[in-house]
Amino acid sequence: MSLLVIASEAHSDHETVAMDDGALVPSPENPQRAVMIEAALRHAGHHFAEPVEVDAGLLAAVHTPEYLEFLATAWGRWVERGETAPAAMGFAWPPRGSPGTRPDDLIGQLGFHSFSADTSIVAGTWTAALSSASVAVAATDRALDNGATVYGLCRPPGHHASADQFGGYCYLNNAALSAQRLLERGVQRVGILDIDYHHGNGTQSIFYDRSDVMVVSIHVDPRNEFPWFTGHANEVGEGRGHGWNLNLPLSAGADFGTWSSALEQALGCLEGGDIDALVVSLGVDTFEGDPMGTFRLTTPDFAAIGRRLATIGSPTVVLQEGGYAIADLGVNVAAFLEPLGQ
Ligand code: OKP
Ligand code: ZN
Repeated sequence: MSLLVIASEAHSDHETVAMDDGALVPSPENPQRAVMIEAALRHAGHHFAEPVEVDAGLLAAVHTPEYLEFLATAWGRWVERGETAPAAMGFAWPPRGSPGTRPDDLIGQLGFHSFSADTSIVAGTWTAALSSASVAVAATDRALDNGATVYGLCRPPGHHASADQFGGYCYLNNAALSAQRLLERGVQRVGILDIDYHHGNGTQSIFYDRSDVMVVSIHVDPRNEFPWFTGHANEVGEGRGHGWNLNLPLSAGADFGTWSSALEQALGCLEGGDIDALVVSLGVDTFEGDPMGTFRLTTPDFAAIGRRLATIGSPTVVLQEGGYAIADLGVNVAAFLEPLGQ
């Protein structure tokens, strides 16, 4: 069965370097990922549309004005100050308990506005981040308009980006923008189901004190994996958001039996939250062959997850997050989406 895919070519100049175990390497979050996903989805017969540019007011409802300005201008400032390294990165981050004053200098701001050295900024980064956000919001609009599941082929991913920090290959939080757009269009309560291998720390932080968006995440236990500092089961939200954040960390090496029990728990929680629309942060780095993950999901398992989600019935937006097993990436996304078409 076929569904609508929103995609854009505007990500293609976003090719960065990543710090990995002490070495600067080409980032595994590369343009080829989107190429592979698009090829598999075209082969599966899904139809494609391009996004319109995301509204600035929506961006400002999720991210701080300083951060948006920083992202839009960082590369130009890097070149202007005579830097010659191929990617802009910070090297110092705010010490614990620091007062939180933003530095004026670009290098200081690169540290202030990031939380991990796996993520850098190149000439094509802002265009790509903006197009990825535009893909997410266009997918959201079409899902609402059509009352159908729509897939946003987002690249770069978004779930690690907070209101004012990039990291984990993410710059703008596509899932948060999608949820915010749903609210803006009159949806009462939104659920975000994050099934990437890694905890979506950015999404969690954006909605942590809110009860209009319930965030539920299944991921590897952060005691032994990025993003290291969030994703524990005792992070349940605060203030009005208390009880509206659920983390289901699993031990490394989890198989589909373990994973699908967590999915049932996640869906039970979302059902209890009485949500009117669902945003899925789809990472397929839970795949058995993923170089970054240890979970043991297979391609048929992704189809089974898609079938399960197809039974939910609320308007659903599926947004691409991680997945790094290049050869299997498209096939896994296609397997997941197939049952969600109509
Ligand atoms: C982004 B997403 C591997 C280093 C990995 C960062 C992982 C970012 C994951 N040696 N560092 O959630 O798929
Ligand atoms: Zn991931």
